[in-house]
Amino acid sequence: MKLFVYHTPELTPTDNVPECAIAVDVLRATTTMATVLASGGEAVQVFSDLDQLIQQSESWPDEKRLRAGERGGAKVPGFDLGNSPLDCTPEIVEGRRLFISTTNGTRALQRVQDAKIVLTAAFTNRAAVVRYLLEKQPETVWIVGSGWEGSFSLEDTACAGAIAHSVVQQTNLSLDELAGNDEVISAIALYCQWQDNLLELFHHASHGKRLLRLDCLEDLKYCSQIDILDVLPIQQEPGVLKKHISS
Ligand code: 3SL
Repeated sequence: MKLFVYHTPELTPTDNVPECAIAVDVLRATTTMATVLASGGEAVQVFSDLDQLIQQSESWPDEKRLRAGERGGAKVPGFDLGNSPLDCTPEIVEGRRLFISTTNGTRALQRVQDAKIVLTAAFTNRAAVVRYLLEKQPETVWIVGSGWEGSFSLEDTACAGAIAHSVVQQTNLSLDELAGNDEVISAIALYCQWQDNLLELFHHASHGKRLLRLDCLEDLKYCSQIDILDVLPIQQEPGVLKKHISS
């Protein structure tokens, strides 16, 4: 297995796709997606365009769908939900499909949606992602951070490092055997420095600060928990993620 980390969708190569791509948006899209599926949501369907989301979700029965929209961290007016994972309780999401559009996370997913295997990761479901990688041993893996409008995000790269670190620990691969680019080494170093203080790291992160200004401290606390959800979102068709059932 060769692992590559890309800090943002814009930094991913455009001339090829890996066997397995993992989209990461710790604050908060991929944390929300893991939470929805862990809470019994039927699927998560992602859109970059809000009008397209509304149009496609029209064909879904009212009681079986939820529309979630976020722009600039805030809920889109008229939508059922914003992008807070704390809203995604079983009472609200069970049996429903979440039609979601967010500023950056959904873009990262769309950027890698042609890979053979597409997963989403956050700190909350890191262990489930690593277990899948160790079981399936894909030849090439890209971990793609969502960043913020094209810029690097501390929390996404730290999460990429958490995944890479755990793969190194659980295999006898050396760092040089595993790492496909320098970003893997720097992501692991970032994670190792902050692994016991992820919430503090989020307080230093520009998007963490943006969410704090929007009164989202509880979301930051939730997103900073590691390995609390045993769920793996996996793409079933372009843009549609369901819970992976291991065979
Ligand atoms: O950019 C995104 O995709 C979102 O996750 C941003 S927010 O955390 O909902 O503000």
